[in-house]
Amino acid sequence: MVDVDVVVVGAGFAGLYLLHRLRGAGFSAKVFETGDDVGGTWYWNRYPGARCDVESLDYSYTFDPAFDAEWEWSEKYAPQPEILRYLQHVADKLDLRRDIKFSTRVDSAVWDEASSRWRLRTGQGNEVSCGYYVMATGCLSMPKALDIDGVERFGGDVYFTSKWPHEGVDFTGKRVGVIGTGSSAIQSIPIIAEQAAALTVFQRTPNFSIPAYNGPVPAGKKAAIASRRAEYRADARLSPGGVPATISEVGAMQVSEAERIARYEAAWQKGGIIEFLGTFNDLIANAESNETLCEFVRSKIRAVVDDPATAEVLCPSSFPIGTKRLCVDTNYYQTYNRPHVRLVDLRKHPLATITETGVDVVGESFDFDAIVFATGFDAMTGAIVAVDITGRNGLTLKDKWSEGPKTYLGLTIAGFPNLFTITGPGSPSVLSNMVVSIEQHVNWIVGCLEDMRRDGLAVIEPTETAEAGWVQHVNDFGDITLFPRANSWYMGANVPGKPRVFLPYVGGVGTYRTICDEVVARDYLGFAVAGSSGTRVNDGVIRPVQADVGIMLELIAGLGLPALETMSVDDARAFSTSMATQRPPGPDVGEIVDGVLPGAAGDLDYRLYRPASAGPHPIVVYFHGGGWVLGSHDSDDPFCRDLCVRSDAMIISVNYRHAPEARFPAAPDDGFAAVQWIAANAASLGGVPGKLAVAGWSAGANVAAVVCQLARDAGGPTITGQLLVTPVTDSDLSRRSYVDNADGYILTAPLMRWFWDHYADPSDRADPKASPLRATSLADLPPALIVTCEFDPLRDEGAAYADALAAAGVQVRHLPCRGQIHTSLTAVDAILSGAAARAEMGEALRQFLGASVPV
Ligand code: N01
Repeated sequence: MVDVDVVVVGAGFAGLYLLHRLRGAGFSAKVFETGDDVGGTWYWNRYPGARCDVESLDYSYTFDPAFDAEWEWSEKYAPQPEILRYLQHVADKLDLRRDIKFSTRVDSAVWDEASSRWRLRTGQGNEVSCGYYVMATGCLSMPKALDIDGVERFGGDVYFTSKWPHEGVDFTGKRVGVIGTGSSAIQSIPIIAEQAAALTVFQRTPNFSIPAYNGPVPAGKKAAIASRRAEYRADARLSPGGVPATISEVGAMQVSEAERIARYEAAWQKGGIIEFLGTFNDLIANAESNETLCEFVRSKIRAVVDDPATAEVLCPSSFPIGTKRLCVDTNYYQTYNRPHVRLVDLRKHPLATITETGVDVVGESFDFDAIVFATGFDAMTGAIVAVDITGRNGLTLKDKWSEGPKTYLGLTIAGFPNLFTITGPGSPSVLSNMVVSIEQHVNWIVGCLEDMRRDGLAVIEPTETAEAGWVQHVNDFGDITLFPRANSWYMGANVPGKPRVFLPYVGGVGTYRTICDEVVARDYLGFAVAGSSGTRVNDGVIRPVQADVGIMLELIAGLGLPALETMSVDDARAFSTSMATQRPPGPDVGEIVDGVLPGAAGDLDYRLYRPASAGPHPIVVYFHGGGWVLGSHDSDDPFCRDLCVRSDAMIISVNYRHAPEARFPAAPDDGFAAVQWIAANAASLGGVPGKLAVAGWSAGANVAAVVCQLARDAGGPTITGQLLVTPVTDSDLSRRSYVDNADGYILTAPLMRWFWDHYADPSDRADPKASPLRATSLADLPPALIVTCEFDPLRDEGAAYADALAAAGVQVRHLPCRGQIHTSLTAVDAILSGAAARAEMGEALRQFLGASVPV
């Protein structure tokens, strides 16, 4: 029986580097590989035209500069045989083969609780014992099981791009059918067409492809890497895609159409997937922006393909560009201009069966000498669950992942101690330069094993909490992109019966690396460890905030801004006004009118947002946020526009006097005066008399809540609903949410204290006009939607107000927003994860204003 510290499955880019690192760190290791040589993906995928779609200078090992110096890539995108030779060279140079068992499949792996070791069995019946077990099996290595009838009947030759004969195939003079139009097909079709007498391509879904412009290695790039290699590789490691690339800082709709097309054209002429999709910063998140790029590529297809009908069939329309792997080709579309090449649209003529002599589609039969299946892979999970892996308590990985893969960091799995996956689901993997991601994973794993050894530990396993938190984070990131809209292998949608789950981590290589490093720095947060030195559980979630909120917080932290509460009031106001100029403007509304209305002690500015629909409209009187100190009638402009569009109501954002110049109770007195005036003048403002709700955010929500109480006590005006977004409802700053979120989420406990100190004397703070939660009665108040955010000091007082309203018999709904912070819900078009809550706010306003109330 083989008995080693670490078993690695797979001898591709990942397995080879891991073996090298393990040896260097003094661990005994054995690699098992099904093929009879190294290479992994590059061993199996030998179809004509196979190349990588990341430039070879980037798609190479970076751990040893010597490989850069001694290996010359012949082309920008080196062909498969050359990449395979490169890996063979690395294996030879590092003398790796002696620890690799080729032609050997690992069939099963069982965690042995008693010995805290994995017991593996190979297809040859060998038994293996190891302390740690690493699946380095690749993301696109398990071909999708063929879901087309009749292949066994076919009398001609059958080929799969993913298992191409080593001796190659000569199609000269043959009638060939190719099924599939993914990357593999798009690369091989032009070359097969050069040989075949007749080529028929069966396309179910057209794909977007951009020109490779393959050729000699770009001299400039080579020189750039040579002259600043360390910086170049460091840039790659911290970049979104694992390749240094320029990503625009503007959205596609922020420039004129002419400029947009000009930028697309320049990117098209330059090539490169990452840069092409980075022509604007919102192409993968904004459907309208994305469609402009789709249409640009369609125009290119139409320009190249002579037959307009064929061109239309080749134009993708069923998914946003980039949400399926963008293909890179050499003469793919041009191939359809050749007289012996024909495209069959399987959407119009579904594939019926493979016959003895060829392929039947509905309405037509085709005879072939050979059929090529380029039908894809059971991606990311297929190769891992192909091994029968059983963890703690008899749980199999197949069962655990039956509703989609669950991992912590894409590296480890709860219930499966000492098991690691390289570029597993939940890691950037296929959305990145794989070599950079592989090196990062290998380094993390080896670092972890070294730390374990140093600390006298032998078992490591993620906690359920950490894993669930990571799965949530991966999904949250996916959900703010357009990826879920495609039936892609990223979503598991290409394999019948596979759960529809977004598999990779779309947060980017640099962000992901930072997270993995942070897990280690925080003493392996999210892991339970055990060994001779004892047992320890460091439970927790590494990224509990929403993905886009996290990005915003990182950006702000990177700016090193001073805390507001350390500034003078004037400086704080100037600062928040200048910050507001940088935000997205929010949606268009029908009309915006600025005006003045009488307040409790003088005129107040207001801004009226009128919907584009025909009026008159119900009215929402809105009070801005800013801690009673900052802000104005136009400071929440994007949010007011958004509320206007979503509710189809007129939003009137009213200013109120600010502290410290006008302290408590100036703000609610102005708020109440404004509501009285607007109610009395509803018709002349273009509103519907009697249909009036109030809304507010933060201190503005405090004003709105107080105004509802004042209106109730004064016997009018009638307010039909109150939308309170992260409201201040109480001056008690000792609640749990104040403690948990005291710092780090923009609205901090010290800042809130600063606001209160400017606003109200301590003796006034318990007054219900300052702390509406303390009103003697909350009965008979308007229906309410109270929105709270998980990482907000004000969370618990908002929840308390919702509870108190409900106890008083008021119709109230509490909407707690997971992973959001005090300022994120109002960040329209910047925090996309807040859109669902904003939709609920709009819907609540519609409901509040739906009922007709007599004036
Ligand atoms: O596989 P795919 P691939 N009847 O899944 C069709 C990487 N890669 O091997 O879309 C009819 O993309 C299927 O149609 P549909 C790269 O990441 C990289 O080409 O399901 N058709 C689709 O057209 C890539 O994304 C490189 O409607 C059927 C095709 O088969 C990934 O590997 C090169 C069918 C499968 O396309 C996979 O690419 C090659 C059926 N029953 C691969 N079943 C480079 O680096 C499937 N199809 C350049």
